[in-house]
Amino acid sequence: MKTIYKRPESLTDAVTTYCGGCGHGIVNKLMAELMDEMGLREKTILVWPIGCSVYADKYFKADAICALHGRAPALATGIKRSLPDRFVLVYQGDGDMVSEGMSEIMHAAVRGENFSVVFINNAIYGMTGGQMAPTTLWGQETSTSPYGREKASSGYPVNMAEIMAQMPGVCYSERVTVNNPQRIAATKKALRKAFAYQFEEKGLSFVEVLSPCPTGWSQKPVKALEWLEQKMLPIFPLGVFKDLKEGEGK
Ligand SMILES: Cc1ncc(C[n+]2csc(CCOP(=O)(O)OP(=O)(O)O)c2C)c(N)n1
Ligand code: SF4
Repeated sequence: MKTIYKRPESLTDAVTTYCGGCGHGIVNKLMAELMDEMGLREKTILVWPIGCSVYADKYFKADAICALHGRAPALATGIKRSLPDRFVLVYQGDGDMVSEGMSEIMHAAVRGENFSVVFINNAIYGMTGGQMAPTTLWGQETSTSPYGREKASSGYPVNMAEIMAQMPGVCYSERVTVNNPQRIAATKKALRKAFAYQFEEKGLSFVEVLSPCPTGWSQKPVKALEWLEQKMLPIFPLGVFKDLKEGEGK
């Protein structure tokens, strides 16, 4: 019988702690598939955040370390500079990156660090109970904004992919999502490109993934996919915001 689908070799047998319908699991699987297909497993050092993906070091057959809140880009800087031949992959949520660690990601981009970053934007702090994040939409009800996020008191949702595209040290910035099979395939393509650029030493490559959080959003999984489409995409448009051509960059 022909095998048309199997568990990626780079994943362990561990059962994840992700909720049903969560985007983290989809993205983790894509990362593992690419580690298999690109022959990266032995080279990879994963730098995990604090958040719902905090236990992900158990899911991959690769070297991994967990960074303190928001500090993954700083930790990855030290790792990549001391082990430049390794494939260093930073993974962060929006609370971890944009709230707790905005300074770290910005300065890694300023320095043009040569690693890849996967940024999971679910518009909320998932792990800690659905609090408002810098990426929360106006009017979005969260456990700390029960009447919806207000512009007057809480400002604007932060568009990381566009911000990163403005940084000279960033070679690639794209926003993708995983709310249907076609977009999951496009997400894999974006991740493949971001991973490959690290070997061309072009600078920091960045992929923002809009990701459903049914639990934090208090929605059923299918409804969460629709909510992402209807509410998140107008504020966080999909697309490539920067893609340096061959020979450009560092
Ligand atoms: C200094 C500090 N601030 C805040 C927290 C609580 N905390 C843990 S994870 C987290 C953010 C999780 O949200 P996110 O990064 O969006 O990841 P998700 O869980 O949604 O994947 C927060 C605020 C903490 N433990 N320590
Ligand atoms: S709380 Fe949200 S982000 Fe966390 S595992 Fe559950 S669905 Fe995923």
